Amino acid sequence: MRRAGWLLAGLLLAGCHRVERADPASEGNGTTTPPPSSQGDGRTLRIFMWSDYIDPQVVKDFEKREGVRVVIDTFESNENMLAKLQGGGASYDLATPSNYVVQTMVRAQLLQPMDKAKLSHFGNVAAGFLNPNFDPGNTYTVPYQFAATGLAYNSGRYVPPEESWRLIFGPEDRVRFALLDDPREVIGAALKYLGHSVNSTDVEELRAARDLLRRTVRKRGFESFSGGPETRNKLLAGQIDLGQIYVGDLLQGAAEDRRLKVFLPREGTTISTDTLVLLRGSPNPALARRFVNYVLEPQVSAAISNYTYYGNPNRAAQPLLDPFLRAQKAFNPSAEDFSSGRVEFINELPRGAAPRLYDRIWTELKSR
Ligand code: N2P
Repeated sequence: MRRAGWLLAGLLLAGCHRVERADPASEGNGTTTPPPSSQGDGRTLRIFMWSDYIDPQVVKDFEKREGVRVVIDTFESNENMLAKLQGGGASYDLATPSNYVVQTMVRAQLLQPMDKAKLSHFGNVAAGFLNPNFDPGNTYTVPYQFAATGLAYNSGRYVPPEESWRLIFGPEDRVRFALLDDPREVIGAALKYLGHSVNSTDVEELRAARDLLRRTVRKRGFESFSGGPETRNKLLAGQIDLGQIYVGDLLQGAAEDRRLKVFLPREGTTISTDTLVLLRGSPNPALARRFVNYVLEPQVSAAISNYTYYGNPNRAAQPLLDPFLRAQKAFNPSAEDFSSGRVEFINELPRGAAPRLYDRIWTELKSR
């Protein structure tokens, strides 16, 4: 069943993502292109990655194998990652954007081709993750991990009366909660609660989501916008009752403290896949490609997912995954979850008015 879910996730990735083909030479989007960085020394690999998203032992083993140093800086949302990369200054080799910002990065000329012919383990990628619509031919991306977003709680302190977004978006005012510090996730959750697509571009639907979110962040119980690991820690410490969270971040904590639980709200939720990309300014592209190829090794790929508790798109790694992961319903949306739209991939928004509307809603919420 779990594998069926993943397969389906892959199929959906391949089938449902709207692709915006972009010619980087002729289409600007107002962003500046950082100049390629000076040549690196081949001894240090710099990766810009979601927090708590890799097994540190895997990193150490690569350092030892290659006789190099790996430096990992972290981010909590695609938007923060993009802002830092577009600001220039930081010369990373690799990053882990979600599917729905890959084309944005291509247009902003932030990426260089991954050149999968140079990756001897690329054949391990599960079929459903090959040739995704957000990156035809896997020119720029190698799938890294994926997960849905859920609502989490610490059952030792609070047991939700229902599995619904209503717990935070409804009239209840006492439950203390955190939302992800991530615009597409937060606006997507509100849209889903209202019965709309997480990729809505309808002005009325987005206004309704904005109004709902305005009310939500004014509630007594609203604690913060937090990254996934921070939300997990707040649940453990009893600072909040409920937290919107990327499922893997919660399961990392649940493996230690079984009181931590997560569910996918019945109105539906978001899912996205994160990728490894080679940045245009990479000081050490050859070393970066060796790292990506290393991650594609079945044992390495499985070790990463067994540590992070995220979905794994590596066919050869499947038999090596921890049975704990198999038992997690929230980690494994069913075929019906996908077909009913209950679990919906976040896609890139078509350029135009909608992205600006999302930006405005987010800016207003954050500056409340
Ligand atoms: C890791 C969060 C990664 C999932 N902390 C976001 N797509």
